[in-house]
Amino acid sequence: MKGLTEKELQDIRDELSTSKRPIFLFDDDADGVTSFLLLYRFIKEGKGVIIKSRPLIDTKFVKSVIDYDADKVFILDIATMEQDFVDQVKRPVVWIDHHGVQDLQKVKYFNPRVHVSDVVYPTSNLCYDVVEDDLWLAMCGCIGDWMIPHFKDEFCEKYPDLMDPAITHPGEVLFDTELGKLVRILGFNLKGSTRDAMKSVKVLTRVNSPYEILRQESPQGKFIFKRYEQVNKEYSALLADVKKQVKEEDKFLVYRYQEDKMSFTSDLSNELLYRYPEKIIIIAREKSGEMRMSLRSSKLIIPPLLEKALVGIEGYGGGHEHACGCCVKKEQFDEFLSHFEQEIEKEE
Ligand SMILES: [Mn+2]
Repeated sequence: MKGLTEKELQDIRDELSTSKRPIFLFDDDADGVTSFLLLYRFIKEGKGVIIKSRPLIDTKFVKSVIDYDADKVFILDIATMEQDFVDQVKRPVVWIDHHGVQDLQKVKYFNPRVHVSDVVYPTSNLCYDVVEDDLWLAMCGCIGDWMIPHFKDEFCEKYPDLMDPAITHPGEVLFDTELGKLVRILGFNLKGSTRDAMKSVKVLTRVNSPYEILRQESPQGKFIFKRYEQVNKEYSALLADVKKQVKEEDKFLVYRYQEDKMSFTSDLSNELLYRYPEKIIIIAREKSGEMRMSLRSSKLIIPPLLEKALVGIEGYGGGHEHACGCCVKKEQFDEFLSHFEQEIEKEE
C-alpha cells in the first residue's frame, strides 16, 4: 500500500521535472534527510537546507529561497508552515509531509493523512514512491521514523546481511541490525552545527550504496563513518550515564543534562524506550534557559496529556502518539513535570 495516490505521485514527479532550481527545506532527522536525498538524486538539481530549529517554516526562511534564486520550494517532513512564508516567497511551494493535516492557501500539499489516518507513512516512504530508486535510503528514513515500509521484503532480498526479514518491530531493526546502525550513522551526521550537518549531507548525495558507509569502501563513506564515530563517543557516554540512574521499580525515567552543541534527547529517549518499554521516558536538555525534552511511552497517547500539562506553563510541545517533543522555561520544568505526572495519574 502506498500513502499517496498514483495521480499525486505523478504530480510530484512533474513538479520536480519542471524545476531548474529547486530548493529543498527538510527536517534534521533520518526521515527528513533521506527524503531530500531521494528527490535530489532523482533530478540532480537544486539546493538542500536543513531545518535545525523547531519544525516550523516561517518568514525567516524566505531569505534562503531568494538568495539561491530558487524557482520552486519543496518542504519535506516539516509539520508546520506559516502562510506568511508562502505569501512572501512568491514561488510555487510543494509540501510533502506526514504529520497532522494542515490547511494553507497556495500550497501544493501532499499528505497521506488526507486519505488515511490509521497508517503512518514516513516522508521518505512517499518520496521513494515518487522516485522508485535508492531503496536503501528510503528504508533508512522509514526505520528512523519507527516504521517498516511496504518495500521491506524487496530491501531484505537485496541486502540480506543488513536486515532479517523476520523482524517486525522497528525498534529491533534500529538497535539490533546493521541497517539500524546505518540509520544511526545518518542521524548522527546531522548533529552539531548547520554547517557540519550540511557538509555531511553534501557528501551523502554522492554515496551510492550502504556498504560505502558501513564498510568504509569509498572516501565519501569513510567521511560519513568517521563523523558518526566522533558523535557516537558523546552519545555513548550520555547513554551510560542514564543507564546508571535507572531504577527498576520506577514508572518514570527522567534524565536531564546540559549540552550546547548537540541534542541527543530524541535518540536517547528512543533507545531507552526500546530497552525499558514499561517506563515513561523524559529526556531533557538544558539550553539557553530552556528545557528541551523528548517524551516517550509505549502505552500512553502523549499529545493530549502534554497539552493539558502545558496549561499555565510558558512553553510548547507536540508530536506523535507515543513520541513527543516539548520545550519549557527552565524555572518551570519541575512544575511541568508534576503537571504531567498528575495528568497521567488521572488517566489511570
Ligand atoms: Mn518524518
